[in-house]
Amino acid sequence: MFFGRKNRKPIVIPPKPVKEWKYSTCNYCSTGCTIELGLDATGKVITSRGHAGADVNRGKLCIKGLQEHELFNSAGRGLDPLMRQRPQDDFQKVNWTQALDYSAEKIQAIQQQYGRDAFAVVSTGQLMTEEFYTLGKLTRGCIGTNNYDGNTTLCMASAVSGYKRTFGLDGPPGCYDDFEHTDCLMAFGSNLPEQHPVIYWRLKEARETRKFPLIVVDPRVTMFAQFADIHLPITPGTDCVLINSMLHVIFKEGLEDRAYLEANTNGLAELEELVKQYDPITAQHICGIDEDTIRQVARLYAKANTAMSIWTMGINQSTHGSDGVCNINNLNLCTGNIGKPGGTSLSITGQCNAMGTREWSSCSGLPGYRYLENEKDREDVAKFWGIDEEFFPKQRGMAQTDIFPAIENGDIKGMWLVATNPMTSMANTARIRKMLEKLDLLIVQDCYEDVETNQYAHVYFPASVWAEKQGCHTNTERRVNLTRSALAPPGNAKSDFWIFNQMAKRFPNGKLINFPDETEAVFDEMKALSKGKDRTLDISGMTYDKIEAAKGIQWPYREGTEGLKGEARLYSDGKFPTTNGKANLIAINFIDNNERPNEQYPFWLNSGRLVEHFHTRTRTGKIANGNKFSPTPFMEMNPDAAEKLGIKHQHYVRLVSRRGDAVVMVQLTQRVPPNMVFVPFHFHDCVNRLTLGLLDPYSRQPAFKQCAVQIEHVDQLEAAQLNKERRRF
Ligand SMILES: Nc1nc2c(c(=O)[nH]1)N[C@H]1C(S)=C(S)[C@@H](COP(=O)(O)OP(=O)(O)OC[C@H]3O[C@@H](n4cnc5c(=O)[nH]c(N)nc54)[C@H](O)[C@@H]3O)O[C@H]1N2
Ligand SMILES: Nc1nc2c(c(=O)[nH]1)N[C@H]1C(S)=C(S)[C@@H](COP(=O)(O)OP(=O)(O)OC[C@H]3O[C@@H](n4cnc5c(=O)[nH]c(N)nc54)[C@H](O)[C@@H]3O)O[C@H]1N2
Ligand code: SF4
Ligand SMILES: [Mo]
Repeated sequence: MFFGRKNRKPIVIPPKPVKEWKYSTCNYCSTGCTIELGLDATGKVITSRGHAGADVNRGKLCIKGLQEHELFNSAGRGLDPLMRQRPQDDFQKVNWTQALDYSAEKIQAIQQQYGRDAFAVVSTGQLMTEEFYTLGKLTRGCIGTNNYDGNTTLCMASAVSGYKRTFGLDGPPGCYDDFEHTDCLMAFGSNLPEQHPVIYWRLKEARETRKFPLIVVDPRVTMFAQFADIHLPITPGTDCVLINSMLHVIFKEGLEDRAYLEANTNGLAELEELVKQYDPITAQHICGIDEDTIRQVARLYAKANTAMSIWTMGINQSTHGSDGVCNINNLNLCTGNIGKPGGTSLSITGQCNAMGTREWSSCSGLPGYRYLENEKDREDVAKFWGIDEEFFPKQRGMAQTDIFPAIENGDIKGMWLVATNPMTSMANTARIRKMLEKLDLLIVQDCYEDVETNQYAHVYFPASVWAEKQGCHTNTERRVNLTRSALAPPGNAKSDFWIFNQMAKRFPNGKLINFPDETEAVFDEMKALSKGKDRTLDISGMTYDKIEAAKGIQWPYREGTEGLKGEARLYSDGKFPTTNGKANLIAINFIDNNERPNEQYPFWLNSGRLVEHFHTRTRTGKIANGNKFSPTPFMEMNPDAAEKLGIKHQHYVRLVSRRGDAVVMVQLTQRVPPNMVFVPFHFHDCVNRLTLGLLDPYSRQPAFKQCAVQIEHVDQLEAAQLNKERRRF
C-alpha cells in the first residue's frame, strides 16, 4: 500500500565524505556525551555522531548534540577584537595587542584609584577546565580581585552549598549507574527528558528492565511527569515542606535507618524534633500535595531496598535552594541511601562544565576545592604558584548576584564577562541594563559578537568555541572527559586560554607565575594540586590519552590506579569530610518569602527550558533546525484560565509583573495549572524583564521560578511585528 505516495521518491541521505573523526565532549548540557566530529578531506567539520564506546551515551546524542557541528559556521561570530570609548559609539576593529594593553592598563587604573576589588570578573560553566584553572590563576594570582564569580551562581550554587553543609564537601556522590540498581527514584524540579535527554534515556532503559517506581515533583505536568508513576504537582517553592512531612511520616512509623543515622550523622535529635511540626494534615495546605499521597510516597521511598533522589533547577533556583538540597540529603541519610548502588543524592548539573568551574576555577575559593578561609590552603597554593600568600584575600568575595548590585552603589567600577550573557539570563534585566551602563569598563569575551550584553561593552574579545580548542569537562557524575581541537577559530578569534595567558603577562605577578602555553601542561599542574590521600577530588592518575581511551574517567582516580575506572560513588564507607567524619543532618524550617499571586497579579510565573534550545540561544538560535521548533517567545497557559480572559491559542499577550512587561505568544496546554504560566527563558527581552530573583541566603542563587504576573491583551499585528524583529533568524 502506498497511500498516495506511489510517485514520491524515497528520501536518500547521501553518505558524508568523512576522512577523519575527532574525539570531543558535548559543549551544551552536563550529561557529558562523547561526540565524534567528522572532518572531510579539507579539514572542514561536516557531521557529528555519538561515540558508541562511551559509557555515558552509548552512541546516543540529543537534538542539540546532533547539530552541534553546525555552530562553527554560524552567523554572528566575532572575528576581531573591538574597542570604543563609550557604549553609545561605534566599535572600532583593533588588534590583540591594542585590546589587551588597553584592558590591562584600564583594569589597573581602576584598581589603583578604587581598590583591587573594584574590578570584577564573572565567568561561566562553559569553558574547558584548564581554561578555568588559568582564569583562576590570573584573577586570584595576578589581577587580585576578590569579586570573582561565575554564572554557576544562577545555576548550581545551591547544590554546592547544600553538599558542603551536609557532607562537608561539594561533589555529587552518585552516578548514572545508580539507575541500574535503585528500587525507587524521586525527582525534584527536573525535566530530565528535555534538559538531559541522554541521562533520561539511561534511566528509561533501567526502568524498562526493572520496573521501579518513579516519582516526579514539579508544578507542571512536564514530559518527565507524564512518564512518572506518581506526579506531585507541588505549590511553587514548597519542596521543603513536602520533604519535612515525608520525614515526619518516616520517623513516626519507624521507617528510618536508625543504625546508619546513629553511626554516621550529626544532628538527628534536632531534625526529629523539627519535623514533628510537619504532619501531613498541616503540610498538605502549604505544599498542595494531599496528606494520603505524602504518606504513600514517604512509605514507598523509605521501604524501598535502595532509593535515590535527583534534582535540578526546581530546587536550586529557589529562596530555599540550599535548604532544599540539605533536605534531600536529610531524606537520603535518614533512609540510609548514601554511597550505595542505587541509593544516593544526585544533583543533575546544568552546563557542560559547571563541575569543572566548581572544582578548578578558584571562583569561590582556591583550586581543587580549597578554601580562601583556610590558612594552609592559601599557603599551599601561593607556594605552588610562586607568589606571596598575602596576595590572597582571607575570605571569599561577592557572588555574581551581589557583584551586580555593587555596581549600583559604586563599589564595582569595571567588569570582565567571560562566556555569559547576563542581559538575557539575569533576573530583572531593566535593572541589569542600568548597572552595565554605569561601568567605567566592561569587557565582553564571547564567541559571538552579537551577544546582547556586548551592546554595553567598551572592549570585545572574540573567543573560540568548543572544539576550536582543547581541554576537559567534568560531567554530572564527576566524569572527566576530553575535547581534542578539531579546527582553528575563525578570523582573529583566539581561545579563552590564549587570552588569559596574554592578559597575565600584563600584570606584575604574571611574571612570577608560570602560565604554560599547552593545556596538557595545565592539566599536569591540576593533577599535582589534586594529589593526596586526604583529597577526594584527586585526578592525579589521569592523562589525556587515558581519558580518551576510557571515554571519560570519574574522580577520584588516584596515581597508580590500575585499569581505567575511577570511583563510581563517594562516601560508600560512611565517612564524610566534616570535622568529626559524620554527615550533618540539618533541620530546615520553611520560610514563606516568595512573591505570590494576588488579585492584581493573579498568576505564578514559572520559567525554564526547552529541549531544542540552549540558554540565551546565542548558539541554538543560529542553528536552523533547532530554531525551527520554537523561533518565537511563548508561554504555556492553561486553557480554562485562558477562556476566562478571552485568550485564544497562538494569540499574543502582554505579561506584566512589578518589574516590567514582555509580549509572548500563548500556547494553550494542560501542562500548567490554571494559576500558573510557564515561559522559556531562552529569548532576549522576555521572561527576565519580569522576574524578581529573590536570593537564597546561603547560595545567593536567584529564585527564577517564583514570582507573580498579570496578563493583558495587546494589538495582534503590532505584537507579531515586534516578535519578528526579536528572532535571531
Ligand atoms: N535543552 C536544554 N537542556 C539544558 C539546558 C538548556 O538551556 N536547554 N540548560 C542546562 C542547564 S545550565 C541547566 S541548569 C539544566 C536545567 O534543567 P532543569 O532544571 O531540568 O530545567 P528547568 O526547565 O529550568 O526547570 C525544571 C523544572 O522545575 C520546575 N519547577 C518550578 N518551580 C518548582 C518548584 O517550586 N518545585 C519543583 N519541585 N519544581 C519546580 C519547572 O516547572 C520545570 O519543569 O538544564 C541543562 N540542560
Ligand atoms: N528566568 C530564568 N533565567 C535563568 C534561568 C531560568 O531557569 N529561568 N536559568 C539560569 C541558569 S541555570 C543558567 S546556567 C544561566 C545561563 O546564563 P548565561 O550563561 O548568561 O547563558 P548562555 O547563553 O549560556 O551564555 C553563555 C555565553 O557564552 C558564549 N560562549 C559559549 N562558549 C564559549 C567559549 O568557549 N568561550 C567564550 N568566551 N564564550 C562562549 C555563548 O555564546 C553565550 O553568549 O541562566 C540563568 N537564567
Ligand atoms: S544530552 Fe546534553 S551532553 Fe548529550 S548531546 Fe544532548 S546536550 Fe549534549
Ligand atoms: Mo544552569
